[in-house]
Amino acid sequence: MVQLSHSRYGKDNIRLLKVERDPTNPRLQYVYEFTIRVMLEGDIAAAYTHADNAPVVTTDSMKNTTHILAKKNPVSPPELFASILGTHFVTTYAHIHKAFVHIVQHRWTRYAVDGAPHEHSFIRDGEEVRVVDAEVDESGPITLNGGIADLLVLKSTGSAFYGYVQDKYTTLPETEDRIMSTAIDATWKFDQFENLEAVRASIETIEKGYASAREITLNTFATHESASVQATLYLMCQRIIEANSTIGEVSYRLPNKHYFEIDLSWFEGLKNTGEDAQVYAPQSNPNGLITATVTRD
Ligand code: AZA
Repeated sequence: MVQLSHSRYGKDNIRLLKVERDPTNPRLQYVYEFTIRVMLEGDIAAAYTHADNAPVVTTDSMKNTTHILAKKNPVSPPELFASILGTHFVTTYAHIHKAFVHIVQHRWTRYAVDGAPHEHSFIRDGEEVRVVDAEVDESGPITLNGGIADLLVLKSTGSAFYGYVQDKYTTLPETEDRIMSTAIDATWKFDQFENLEAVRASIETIEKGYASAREITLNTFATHESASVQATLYLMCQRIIEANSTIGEVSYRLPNKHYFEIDLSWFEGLKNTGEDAQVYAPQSNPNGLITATVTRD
C-alpha cells in the first residue's frame, strides 16, 4: 500500500513586467519585472490518487490570475503583491488552504541622461535580484520572507583565514590577507502578519527591511576585518536583526569564490605571493559554501 503524504502544485516562471505612470505626468514611469511561482495546497489529493480533476484550479488559470491581479493592484513592494496574490487563491477557492508565492524582482534602475534622472529609461545594473516568499493561510496569517540573491561582491583586502584544523589532509596555507568574494543570497523573515491588511499597513517597515538588510550586507562586507566567511555572515545577521525590530530571523547562503595566489618565483624570482600578491587565479570550482540562520533570542 502507498499513500499520498504531501502534495502541492502550481505555475513556475510566470513572467511579467508592469509599467506604472505618474498620474500628473504620464511620461514619468516606473517599471517592475517579476518572475513568479505560485504553489497551492488543499483538498487536491483526488487529482493525484483518483485521476479526478474536479479540485484542480489549472496552472494556466494561475498564470492568468497573476497577470490580472498585477493589472488591478500595486505590485510594489513585491512582498505586498505576493500577499495579494496568495490571499486571492485561499479566499476564492474553499478547498485551497495554503498558497505559496515566490517572486524574483529583476533590476531596472532609472538612469541619468545629461545629469537628470530619465523619465522612462532604465538600466539592468547587475544580475542581483530581490526575492520574496509569501506563505498565505486561508485563516488569514501571512508569513513573509524578503531577500536578495546573486549580489556579487569582492574585496581585495581586509580578509584573513587562519587557525583552522591542521592535519594530514590540510594543504591550504594560512593567510592574514586574501581576496574575499561571494554571491550574496540573504533571506530575512518578518514577524507573522495577521492578514493582508496588516501587510498593507506595514509597507514602510517592509521597504525599510529590504533597504537596511542590503545596506548592512554591503557595509559589513566592506568594513569587517574578516576572520572567515562564517564570522562575517554572522555579523551581518546580527546587525540586520538589531536594526529591524520586526525581523526575527536572517539566513545567508554564501559561496566562497576563491582567488588563489600564483607563485611566479620560477620566473626570474618574480614576487607574487603574500604581501607582493597582485595577479591571482580566479577559481570557478570547487567553491566553499557557508550557510547559517540566526534568530532573535
Ligand atoms: N571559511 C572561510 O572563510 N574560508 C575558507 C574555509 C572556511 O570554512 N575553508 N577554506 N577556506
